[in-house]
Amino acid sequence: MKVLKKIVPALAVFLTALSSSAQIKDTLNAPKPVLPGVFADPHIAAFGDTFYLYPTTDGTEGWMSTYFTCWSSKNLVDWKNEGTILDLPKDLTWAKERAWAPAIAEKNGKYYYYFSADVNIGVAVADKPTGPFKDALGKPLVPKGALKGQMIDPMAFVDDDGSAYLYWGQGNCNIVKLNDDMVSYDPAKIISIKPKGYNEGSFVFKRNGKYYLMWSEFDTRDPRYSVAYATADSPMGPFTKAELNPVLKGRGVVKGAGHHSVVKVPGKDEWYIAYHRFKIPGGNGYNRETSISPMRFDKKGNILPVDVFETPKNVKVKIVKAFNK
Ligand code: FUB
Repeated sequence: MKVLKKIVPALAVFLTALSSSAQIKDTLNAPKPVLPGVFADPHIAAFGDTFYLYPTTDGTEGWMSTYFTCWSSKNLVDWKNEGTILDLPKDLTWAKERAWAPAIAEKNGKYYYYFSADVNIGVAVADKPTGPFKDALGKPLVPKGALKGQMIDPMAFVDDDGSAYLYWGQGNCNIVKLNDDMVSYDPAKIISIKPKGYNEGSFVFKRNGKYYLMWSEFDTRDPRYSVAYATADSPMGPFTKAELNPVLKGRGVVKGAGHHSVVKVPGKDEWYIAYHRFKIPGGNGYNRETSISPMRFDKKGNILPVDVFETPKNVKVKIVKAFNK
């Protein structure tokens, strides 16, 4: 009898564990990527009732791509190729290849496109999210070697009061307030931080008055590539790394999930994360594809772990007066 008393609860625990493990989703069949072919470092944004993706063109060893494309969608599922929006050899005088990791920001009806080119950061401007974009400066906004680490992976965040901030860098996360023109800044005001685990791909957004700085950890060729975050009360920090990290990482056949961006569905508190993963099957750090999954928060505003097997469903934009609100 004594033995039975011990065995029955243990058996109950075992059976519960067995039944919940049976509920674990199939991690061998990943959802299809959202863009056809190999595209990495997706920067997602919403302008008006339309979502846009600005990725790196992937598929060459050493990431030697020379041009950037833009994609648009009304529902985050069906994406239209808007074509090449910046062709380095044609549109720049100062860099020809390594077209990496772009970011878009809108201010006063103009669209500013920040991008890495030959390990410098450039900025181009257009009247529409789909371009045509024109090199704004005729030289890099942040030249190669300006600071420690690589001058890549820009991100521009425009705060509610119209102040804009540029974040960038591999090795360190550099931050500076942009001038009103969005294409200049005071170099003496740059700060460089390195949250624990930071490697590259910073992304910033604001929710309920809190600033979220997210980034990628490990190397993009490493299957452990993943995304972590920290929060602050101001866009320049100080940032405190969250306890529950990483919030995005591969599982099952999904490997190397990282270099992400985040979008809020206009008019709703509904959020999605765009990221790349090794192409399935047969991908690696030079052959990556773009995915999108829902991103949720708990009541305290902590980001909950993302399910890389979950995809957007029935996304509908609620039209609001001001963009992105
Ligand atoms: O796509 C080229 C480089 O790989 C990016 O700049 C990094 O963030 C990494 O994803």
